[in-house]
Amino acid sequence: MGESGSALARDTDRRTLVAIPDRTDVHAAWLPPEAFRAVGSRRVLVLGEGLLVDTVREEATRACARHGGGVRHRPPGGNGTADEPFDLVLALSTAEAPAVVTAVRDEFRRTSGQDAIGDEGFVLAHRDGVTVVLADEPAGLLYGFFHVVRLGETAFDAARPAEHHRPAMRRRMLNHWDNVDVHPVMGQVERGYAGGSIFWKDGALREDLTRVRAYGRLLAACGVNALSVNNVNVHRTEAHLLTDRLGDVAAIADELRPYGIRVHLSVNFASPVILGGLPTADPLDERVRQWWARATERVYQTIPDFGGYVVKADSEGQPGPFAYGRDHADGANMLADALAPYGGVVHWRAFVYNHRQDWRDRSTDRARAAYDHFAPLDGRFRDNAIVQVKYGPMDFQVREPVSPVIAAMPATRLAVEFQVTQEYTGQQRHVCYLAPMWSQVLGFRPFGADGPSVADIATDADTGGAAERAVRTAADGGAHAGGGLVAVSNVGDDRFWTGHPLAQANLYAFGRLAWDPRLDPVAVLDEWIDLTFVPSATADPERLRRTLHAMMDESWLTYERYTAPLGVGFMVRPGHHYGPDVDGYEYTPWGTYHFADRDGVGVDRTRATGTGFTGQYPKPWSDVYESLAECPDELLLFFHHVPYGHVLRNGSTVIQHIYDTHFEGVEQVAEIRRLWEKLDRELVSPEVHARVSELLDEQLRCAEEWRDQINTYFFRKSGVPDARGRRIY
Ligand code: GCV
Repeated sequence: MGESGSALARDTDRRTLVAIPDRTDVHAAWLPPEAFRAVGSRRVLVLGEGLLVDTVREEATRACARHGGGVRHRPPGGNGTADEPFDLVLALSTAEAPAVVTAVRDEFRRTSGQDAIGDEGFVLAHRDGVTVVLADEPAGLLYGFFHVVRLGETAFDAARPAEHHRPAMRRRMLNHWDNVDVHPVMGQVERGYAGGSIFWKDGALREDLTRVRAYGRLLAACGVNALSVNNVNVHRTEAHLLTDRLGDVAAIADELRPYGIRVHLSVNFASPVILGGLPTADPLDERVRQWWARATERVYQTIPDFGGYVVKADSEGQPGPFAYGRDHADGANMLADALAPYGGVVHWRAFVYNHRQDWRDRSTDRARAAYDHFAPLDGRFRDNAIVQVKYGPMDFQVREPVSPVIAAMPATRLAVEFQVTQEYTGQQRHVCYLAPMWSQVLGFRPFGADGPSVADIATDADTGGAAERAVRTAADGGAHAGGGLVAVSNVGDDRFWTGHPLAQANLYAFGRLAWDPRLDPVAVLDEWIDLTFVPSATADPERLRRTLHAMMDESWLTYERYTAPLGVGFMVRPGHHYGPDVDGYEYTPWGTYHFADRDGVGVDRTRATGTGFTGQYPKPWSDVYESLAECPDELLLFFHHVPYGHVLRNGSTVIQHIYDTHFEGVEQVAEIRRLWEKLDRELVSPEVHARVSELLDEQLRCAEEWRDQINTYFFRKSGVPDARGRRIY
């Protein structure tokens, strides 16, 4: 391969459309040069044309320049490759292709009975010594390319029948909570734990956006294809991104476009007043509707592939339709109508609740709020209005039941929202791999074993598999399209992107699960480890893999063990939400209570004696959660107020479970810290080793603080000693 490879490299077209300078000040995350060795040492042919095909060609060229392979590119109609040998052919269906590609296409048609590969899909095969990626559209070629990178040598080492890959979710989106101006309380990035924004600094768009391009590349490599650029709390300066500062958004879109990522914008519902000088933002007022139509027209003139708007309305102080006696469907539909001529969508968030409640009032239950507001509106939202629902009824806690809204709006396009940024899960100072939790949520079946899963509900009817479509049709009486998956990004201008180097895995896993929600989170972690750390290039691959798995596989459960117990949630320091403060929110207006007293703890959300929240679920869950005997242990205190002596399904009492899990959680953190310390220094870079070590010290300190405050609090409340006599203060 060597010699002809370098001849090919010389032949390569060197146009640099998407070139990203190699920056030594930024960690390569899951795309280090070494991860491209298998592709980069091959003879590669790229067939087709289009912006994203150029990206594939550039990526292959870059890899081959480093690893000794070579690239040929032929647009349609180009010739001169018929007799040359190649190891990897990436071809658009429209291109004239070598015989092996035609054979793969025929095999795909024959075995699948289909003709179309789909907008973002690709077919992968290895036959006659050639690896073939075939796609109908350039985006498919890009995803196929990164899939081959992920497979490494295994993409080349054995015959592989034609496999069809396509994303389950049409939109796989990240929300940035980045502010343009540094907010006096929330800073440059709200709930950001990785430094400043990669887009803005101190009120201005960054001059150097190469990092945004590099970000797009990382996102494309894990499957993300949409991104909103600014905080859902849209303050005054940020409101102007819609009008006179639209150029900022266009510049970001230019950087991300070569990687197939469409840009969306969070808008302020009161924009017609704030920006347009109108006396009202009433969604049914004709002047308001026209204002939005004109503003949206200008957006599309500037950014033709603009994705749409994201809106947080009537929530935590943001303006919304309630001020005009209108509801959320009125508000969302107005924006949907403005976006419809251009194919845009509005993501309208369902995170709506009363954050000024009286803690004395036991009848108001924050968990009920989203359902109470939105379920009655089912069927009223336009097709291009997507209701974006947080996975749980509260707020991204380490453990919550799945939001009942997800099962309550069969005639509405729903997107499920996760939080990759670790607001409540250790703020990227703690190791907490969240994919197992997301995977559980995505696999949850709100209507019972025979009904659709959460992933099915969020899946586009026209992209999901036939079996999923059948289930959806049966369950909801119609095959409406799902709204996809959304997550709040954890990225900032930190050298490692995410503060904690191991928090990169959460971002990677989100993209992969949005592409295929059925993936095993541990297998996804494997992929991430192989790409990021390239163990095969180290002296002891197995040890490196083993250590990282031991640290991360169950880190979500470890975090749960030393924080708020049995689904009760919160108990964090108010405001910044880091570290323990058991009663921090107990007498506040935020609606996040645990009701611990000398006899017991937990929130009675039953129909029989509590807030009635269990009634928002369909059967079987409405009955399972209602029943003290059947309610899963891990959610017990979310649904029930019980005495400390209540015996869990696992045989332990509530109070003893609290003590045991808190001691155990801290021991587990100490153990992962020991494992990391023992890891041979040459297996990971010194910078990564040092950063992770430093953060593990903090994680252990904080976990001990959680353990001691929680255990002491409940010991003092209950007077029940630890059966094993361990130290409680
Ligand atoms: C962007 C939580 C966070 C807020 C966030 C809000 C939301 O309440 O603490 O910072 O605001 O969720 O999702 O809108």
